[in-house]
Amino acid sequence: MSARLSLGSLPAVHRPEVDPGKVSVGIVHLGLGAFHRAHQAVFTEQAAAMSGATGWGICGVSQRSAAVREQLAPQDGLYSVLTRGPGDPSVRVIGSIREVLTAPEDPDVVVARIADPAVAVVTLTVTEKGYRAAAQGGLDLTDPEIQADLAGRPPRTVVGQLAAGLARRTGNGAGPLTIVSCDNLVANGPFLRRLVEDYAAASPDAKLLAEQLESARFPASMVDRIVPATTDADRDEAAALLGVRDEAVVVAEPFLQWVIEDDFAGPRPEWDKAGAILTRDVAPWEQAKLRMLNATHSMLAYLGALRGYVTIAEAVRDEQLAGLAAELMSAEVIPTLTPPDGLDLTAYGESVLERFANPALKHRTAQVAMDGSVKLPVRLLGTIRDRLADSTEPRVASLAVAAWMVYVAEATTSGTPLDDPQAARLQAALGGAGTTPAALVDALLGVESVFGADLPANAVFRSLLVEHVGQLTR
Ligand code: CS2
Repeated sequence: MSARLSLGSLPAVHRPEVDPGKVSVGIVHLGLGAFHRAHQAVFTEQAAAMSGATGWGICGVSQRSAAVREQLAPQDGLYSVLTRGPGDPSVRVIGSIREVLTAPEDPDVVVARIADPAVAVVTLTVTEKGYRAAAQGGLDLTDPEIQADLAGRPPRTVVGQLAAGLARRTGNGAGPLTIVSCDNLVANGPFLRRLVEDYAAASPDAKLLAEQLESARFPASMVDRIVPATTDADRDEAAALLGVRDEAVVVAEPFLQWVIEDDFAGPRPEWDKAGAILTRDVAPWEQAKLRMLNATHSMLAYLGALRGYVTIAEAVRDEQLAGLAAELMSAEVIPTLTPPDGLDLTAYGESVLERFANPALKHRTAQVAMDGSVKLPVRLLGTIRDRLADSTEPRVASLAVAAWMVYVAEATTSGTPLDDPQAARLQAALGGAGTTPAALVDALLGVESVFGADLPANAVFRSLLVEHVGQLTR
């Protein structure tokens, strides 16, 4: 077995572009998953290499387990990105993560880091469910973890961490903070600001926090790169390419994109030098990405899984499914969008399907199918609402929702665990329901935290769902 990855053991050709020993922490990142390591951390390293700035190292915070710290700490925070495109895979070692914390073990250190005057930017990838938002918008103040943070324990929730960090910046010489959500949510910046404001209003530090929030900025951002879960085969392949063993390798497609609202409270890394787009209005980018890429991804995941396909690439190689994905984008989504400057939406849709077809990625349908109850509203229900308001039938988008319904019902009847933050609620809804398509649709459509009060009342949408569920279960 080869040596473990560290700066000392790494062959010179694979050294990171910037000497990690010269980089100090200026960014706190909440949610140290594979996506961050293959995306913002890569842009950050590239920006440092291009600009020569050494003050933008990342303190990465895992929100749950110590696994990431156990992988990264013995490797001086270094890890590799294994890029799988059409040709041979390539590998690159990234050194921008300079410190790794595990939030449940070190909640006070996390707060101290957010409050550190050297830190000017906090970024987040905590997934849709990590925000603990209420279905009707704003923070879910009934969430027991939020309540426990508000009661004054060292914070465990993301919003609690941000609020405690902001409060502690008062009077310690720290400048105003910029907090950048990098999750697949509609208007993620304003969305997160509202959550922190709701928390602040309910907190004993309300006055202090209101002052901090006045100067803080929450730019919206759109992030894009397909990053499947790493497998043992990936780790073996990276080891063969690197000549040392990397336990923290992440796998990604060649494509990567980051569009950020240019609204910072203070200094920021020169991410634009690394290819990020800094713009006044992220909304058209974000809508195009969520409604085109993420929506078709979810549709292929559910329809693909129902047909027994293990990976997204297999699903999109099925001509019928590829045709439906293309139709969803061209006939139903594009008419609801305003194209961002310089983006041809038709070409974008084609490129999305090409990226999904990448056979080397092995992105599992089950991985994309996770957390459907919080993904569908963001990815598909906006399109459906817009089409219905326009008196047009969202046929294909409804098929995607129907496929999710059948997927949830099949997991429930077969006793397969459903990977979803609302699994218990969904399965309870299905519990008393009959087995006809109409009964299944009515049971799930009645879950207000997913469909709101408007969609269950829409006869067109309901009948499309019943028709599709009927076909899918026949
Ligand atoms: C995927 C996304 O897992 C999922 O739900 O749709 O993670 C997708 O791969 C990324 O958003 C691509 O940027």
